Amino acid sequence: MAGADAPGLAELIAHEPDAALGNGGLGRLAACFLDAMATLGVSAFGYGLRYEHGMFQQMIEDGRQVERPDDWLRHGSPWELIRPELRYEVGFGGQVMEEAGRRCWQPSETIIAQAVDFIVPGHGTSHVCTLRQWNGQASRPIDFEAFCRGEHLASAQHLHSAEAVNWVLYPDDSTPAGRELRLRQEYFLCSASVQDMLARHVRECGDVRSFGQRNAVHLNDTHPALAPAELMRLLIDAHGLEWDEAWAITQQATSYTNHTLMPEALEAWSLSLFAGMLPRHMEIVYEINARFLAEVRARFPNDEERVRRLSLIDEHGERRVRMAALAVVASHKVNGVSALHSRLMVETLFADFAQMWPGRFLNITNGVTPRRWLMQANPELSALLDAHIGPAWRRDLGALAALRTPAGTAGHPIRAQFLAAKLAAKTRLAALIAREIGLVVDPASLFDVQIKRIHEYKRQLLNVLHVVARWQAIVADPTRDWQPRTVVFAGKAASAYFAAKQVIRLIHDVARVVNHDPRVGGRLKVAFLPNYGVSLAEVIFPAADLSEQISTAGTEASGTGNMKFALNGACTIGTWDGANIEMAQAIGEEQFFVFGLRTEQVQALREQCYQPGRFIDASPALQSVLDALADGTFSPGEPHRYHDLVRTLAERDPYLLMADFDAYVATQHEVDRAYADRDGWARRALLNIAGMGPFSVDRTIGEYLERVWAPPAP
Ligand code: 8GP
Repeated sequence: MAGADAPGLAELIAHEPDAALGNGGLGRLAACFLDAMATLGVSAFGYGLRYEHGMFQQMIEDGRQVERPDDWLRHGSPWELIRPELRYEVGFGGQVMEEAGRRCWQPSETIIAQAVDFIVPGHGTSHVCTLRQWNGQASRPIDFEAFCRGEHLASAQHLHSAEAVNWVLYPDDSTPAGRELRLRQEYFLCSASVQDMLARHVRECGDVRSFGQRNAVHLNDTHPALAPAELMRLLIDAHGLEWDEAWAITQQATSYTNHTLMPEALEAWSLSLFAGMLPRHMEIVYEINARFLAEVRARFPNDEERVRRLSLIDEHGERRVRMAALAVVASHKVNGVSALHSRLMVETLFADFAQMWPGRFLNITNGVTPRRWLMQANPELSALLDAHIGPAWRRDLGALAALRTPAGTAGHPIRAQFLAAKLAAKTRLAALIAREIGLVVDPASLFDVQIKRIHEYKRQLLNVLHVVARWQAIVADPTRDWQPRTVVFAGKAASAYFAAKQVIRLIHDVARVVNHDPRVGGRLKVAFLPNYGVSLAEVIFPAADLSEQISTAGTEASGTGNMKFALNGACTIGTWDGANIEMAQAIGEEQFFVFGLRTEQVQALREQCYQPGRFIDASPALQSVLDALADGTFSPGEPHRYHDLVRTLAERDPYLLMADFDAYVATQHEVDRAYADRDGWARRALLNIAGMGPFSVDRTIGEYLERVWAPPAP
């Protein structure tokens, strides 16, 4: 990385687009996994699709999100390695015949999966991991018969159909869209990857029967949940195994991580689509289901309601295959990504499955890589850590605990040095804000940051409501000693997610008013940085003073941005949700700014028919914020713009912003007071860093190795 300082190279790096091959936290976690597996010397491949267009490019026009295609491969990619020898056929459609007593699938269409490798180097080792991405190619270059008939367009039709499979990453984080193409993508990924794993195994070990002992097929959420069905098909149809043996191998190999409890994110494919595209897999899923339900009936006789709840086929309305159920049934281990999430997973989403197989479920809390998110992103802080505790933290994040003593020692120079390192990072971010959106912000102000996908449950709106309340309070009492703040937002909204896009618009409308109000006198600034991605994140995380982790308790599975912030010495204002809880426990709750209802209180309030109006009536500050939104203060040209938003908050408020508002604002005041004591703040921030040892992705991968991927004892 030292070479990055050379002017030519730094400029080149700045021009390189992010490989935006995922949507949000799930993909970024996978990137951390590859880094850790390379560093720890685990032999592993990450499989994915080589999307021509990644996550869309977010532009802001007149305060609104506009999506443009992310043409990241426009100038080619110097890092990818085409592997001409690694090509597999993937079939779609057609029918299943009986041949010599065996089922034989004859697809109506076949495309080629071409492997394109991206090498991920480990830290301080010659070991690497491979991200293998599949590119769809037509199995024949031209439909020559159609061409000879003069039907030139038709002669190339199949090319389009083959390439469409890795054309665009679905920009939707929560709802399956473009159903048919999405299912095609998922099967294409699974088939190519499982064929590749089997081929490698047979090459190295000679016999498919030992596949489960030597390989782990880990499902990163349900998008690859067809993998066990594909493995069954290959073991039975191509390798001639009997069902029971194939199933034992499949279960031994397969494991699954659930990354969200949001019901709208649960994938289910209609039977007609599934059976039409994957007729042999339909048979296999039916057979898995029949055997599984027989087991359920044997365990729980005369309980057909339970059978209906557990079935891989959802019979409510149009019949659909439940991919999460398939993933659970086919796996020997299923994990959630934080202690709270894993508990809620077995109490709610998978309660019936957990009753069947309690030992199958476990928690493995997420982690992040200190190599990228501290060493690479924050050179000033890294140098400070090296000077005080040595360089070992890069591979052993627990070494950060040694910061506790100097951080806790009054007068120790590390506190002032930390503030200087933070100021350098804030100055860098301030320059970026000026360059990108033309807003001048003061690096000495408190940088209050929320960066993540825009989603109602993550409650960026609660943050905006606080900004409005603060603006009103400053205007009402301008002579008070207000702690200057810069509130920074970044994040993409799914293109079809109206409520999330309204929040982006509101942030811009509020920013326009607040940033130009002379009465505020620069004590409050709001910045929305467009096109959030890894490159932007690398500048923002080191510069944050305050990390906003304010999801409704029980909704954020884990969060990983929360960890990247704390690792860079930001203090967290957060709800008792996801991995915030474990972070607060590891760091010390008194170093955290915790507020709001806890999961059980959220559940209780919902059960008692939550009435947001009661909270509004009880809070004059909240009432006045909502009035300002509703009366067009921030949208004078269109006073009704936020009427529906305010009505939703007053009538339904599904994520309980109204119930948490007062506590949130009070806690923000506490933050102001704490920040004003600069030495005390430095101590607090350093203690946050010191407690981050358990949130290294190396610990996470270690747990997967031991508890999920380890071969069973012979
Ligand atoms: C995310 C969770 O929302 C986040 O809390 C967690 O840190 C991250 O996964 C890594 O575990 N979940 C998703 O991105 C997700 O579930 N996406 C699929 C539903 C589309």
